[in-house]
Amino acid sequence: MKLLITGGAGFIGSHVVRLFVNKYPGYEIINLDKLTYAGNLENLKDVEDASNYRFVKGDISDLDFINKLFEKEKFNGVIHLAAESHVDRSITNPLDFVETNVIGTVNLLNAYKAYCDLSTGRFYHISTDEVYGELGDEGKFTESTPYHPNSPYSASKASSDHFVRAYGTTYNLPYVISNCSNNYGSHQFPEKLIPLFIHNIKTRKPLPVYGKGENIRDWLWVNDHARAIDVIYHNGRNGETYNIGGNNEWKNIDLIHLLCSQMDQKLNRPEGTSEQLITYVKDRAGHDFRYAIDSSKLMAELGWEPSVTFEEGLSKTIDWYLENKEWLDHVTSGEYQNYYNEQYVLR
Ligand code: NAD
Ligand code: TDX
Repeated sequence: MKLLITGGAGFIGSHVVRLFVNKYPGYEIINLDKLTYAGNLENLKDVEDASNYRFVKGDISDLDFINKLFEKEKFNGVIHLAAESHVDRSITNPLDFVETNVIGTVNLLNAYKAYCDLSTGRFYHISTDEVYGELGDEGKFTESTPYHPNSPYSASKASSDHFVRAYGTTYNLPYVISNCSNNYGSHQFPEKLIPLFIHNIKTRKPLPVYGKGENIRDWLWVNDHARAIDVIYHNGRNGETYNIGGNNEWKNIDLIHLLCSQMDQKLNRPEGTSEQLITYVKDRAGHDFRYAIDSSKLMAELGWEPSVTFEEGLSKTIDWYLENKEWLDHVTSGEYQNYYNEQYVLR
């Protein structure tokens, strides 16, 4: 099995690459990544010398490059994670999201159709629950919830999901799609809520809570998402969508209180120290109120379930950031400071 994983130097992608490289020594695994601000080869230090693994630097929106790569490599399958992934950045730069998430995905589909042996693998598109829009107080997203994306990010992911499904129907491509809730864990770029707040608490900076902190997200430990991707790639049914969630809804402000309390303990600061950093700031434009995922299809069909409680997962996550000071220092230097200032200083 010659398997292309795109976006393997990012947060979720690096966990998927690590799992596949360690679990499938007989596979040839190629990680294609542009190494944007979010891509980081330090995420893959422990597998970079493995004999079944190779890294290729490249941009999925570069048609010529993608065609040449696919023609040369003749992959059996693709697990496609490369994307612009941060909602706030999509509000300031929507076109970057069209280029990578929409055009990049269509380039991969065309190359897959033209150069791959469709009988040996499949095109697996990794997507998000945000394509379904927002929920009120009740109910959960199922695989048949109509799409209603509200941010430029989720609109670009919804579009790419539609292209994958349309290529399946029109050209008979074997594909599978999964839509997952908010991930947290090690190696996540500190622009997303949990690693941003861990970093700010550590350095005693304000914790910028959007709006009233009442928005609700369903959180899943990234290693559990990677395990789901493994079972869906190998055992999911072609042409199907699988929702993946943690059955773990948290109101932002409640999650932040838990994070503050765990951080106080781990940093040996008096209880209540980190909470003093909480600062309510201007809300995100178009901020979806609530996401909740029904993953019963995946659980019943493929026997997957989350492996840790949120308290355990969060504790392991904090420990990782505190133990990997160099990683955090590297990713929060340079360009990160400009992003941070633009996003938060005058907010
Ligand atoms: P990330 O931003 O951490 O990583 C994205 C990776 O894609 C980076 O390594 C980046 O260098 C690479 N990339 C970006 N543009 C590229 C391009 N044009 N060509 C090649 N590589 C490019 O993102 P993530 O959080 O790991 O998300 C991975 C995937 O999972 C995305 O498709 C995202 O939409 C989806 N997803 C994320 C979450 C979440 O909570 N983070 C939840 C559900 C689904
Ligand atoms: O500084 C902040 N303050 C704040 O209150 C940030 C960065 C976020 N928030 C809020 C906004 C959301 O309600 O926290 C919640 C989580 O925000 P993010 O970490 O930015 O995630 P979200 O917007 O929910 O999207 C994530 O989950 C689905 C990922 O970024 C997407 O890639 C994924 O598809």
